[in-house]
Amino acid sequence: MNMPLTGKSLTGATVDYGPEAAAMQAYLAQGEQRAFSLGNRGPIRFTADGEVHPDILDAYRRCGFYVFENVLRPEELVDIENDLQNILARLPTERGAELDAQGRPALGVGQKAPTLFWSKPLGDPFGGTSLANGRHPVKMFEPKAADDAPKEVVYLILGSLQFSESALRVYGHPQLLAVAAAVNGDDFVPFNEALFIKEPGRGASVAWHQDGVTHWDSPDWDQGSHGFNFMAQLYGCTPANGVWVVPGSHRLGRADIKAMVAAAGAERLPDAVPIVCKPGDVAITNRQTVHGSFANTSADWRVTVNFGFHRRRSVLGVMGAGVHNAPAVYDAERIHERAKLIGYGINARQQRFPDEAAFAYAPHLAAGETYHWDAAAKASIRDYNLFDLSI
Ligand SMILES: O=C(O)CCC(=O)C(=O)O
Repeated sequence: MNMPLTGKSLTGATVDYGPEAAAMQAYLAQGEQRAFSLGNRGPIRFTADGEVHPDILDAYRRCGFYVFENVLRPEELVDIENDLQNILARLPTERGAELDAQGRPALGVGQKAPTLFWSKPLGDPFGGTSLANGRHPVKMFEPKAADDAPKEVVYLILGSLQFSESALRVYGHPQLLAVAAAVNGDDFVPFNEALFIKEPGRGASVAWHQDGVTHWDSPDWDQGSHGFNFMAQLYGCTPANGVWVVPGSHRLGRADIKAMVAAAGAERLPDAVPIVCKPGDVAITNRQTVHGSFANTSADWRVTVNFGFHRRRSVLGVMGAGVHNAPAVYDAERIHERAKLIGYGINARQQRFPDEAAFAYAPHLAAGETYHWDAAAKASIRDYNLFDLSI
């Protein structure tokens, strides 16, 4: 891969949206204007009592997403980029290959849990299929990639904390975990973690969808039932390569995405807005929003360190959705096992950034549990995403 240090393609090579190019350019520009008029961005702010500022929570609840500006430290971005370079270098040379380009055993080979997701360049592997419970009902337009593009690219890596200590340290970020507690309660629990890689001129679409599966028809369903994802940006994200969200759609129940696209006459949903970030910004996105991303025909890389959290009561005793791993009823033991990653993340961060006040995760505090990130802990989290809490 053609990996720069800036998030820009080294060759400057881009492709365009073919017959859709002009309409797409206008849509990107208009969407960006709408995004900046929403009033849902700024640094993470706290009240004098140390609570996440209620204005932030109000705006998040109104829009379904919020952009926290300037969250990650510059040295943290360098760490993430170094991990990313290592991960990209260690990918199999093609789907099914056992070795990377240097002849080493490749990343993902032999994992029991789902790990690498491949797509043809600029493709939409999920849209219009029955994959993931059929939650991506409409296929996105697939622009034509350059003739020299590889047959397939990896655009998504699950269980990403086992491959990147810098991502694990982002997972333990005290201010982000404070937001998780403010939104989902002090006893919040993990969902899953991923790395989304949208390479310039190659990165795949993620077709419009809502993430939740299990709770839509629950009598106590509300806007928080299916949790949220943090989306931390290494290089920032633009209307062309970022995730788009239909603001407020997380409050309206299950959306008829097919009908929305049919009414729009194209995949360019008229009310959607892009999440626009600078490097080090972190978005929070309600999983119930209608959201998706377009094929990345731009010159810019987008790399998202993605990690989600749920309310404990949304997960405990619930039959999982089977989207990210085998379906199972999530009991307290499984939640406890999966939440070890929070303990490791907090400790790994504390070791790297001892000047920060570490987050105290209430369930670990209550149980008197402490976690230490070391070589044994690292070995123990292989395939940890078999225990993802997928609802
Ligand atoms: O990053 C993307 O392009 C898609 C992210 C997404 O759909 C998700 O996290 O649910």
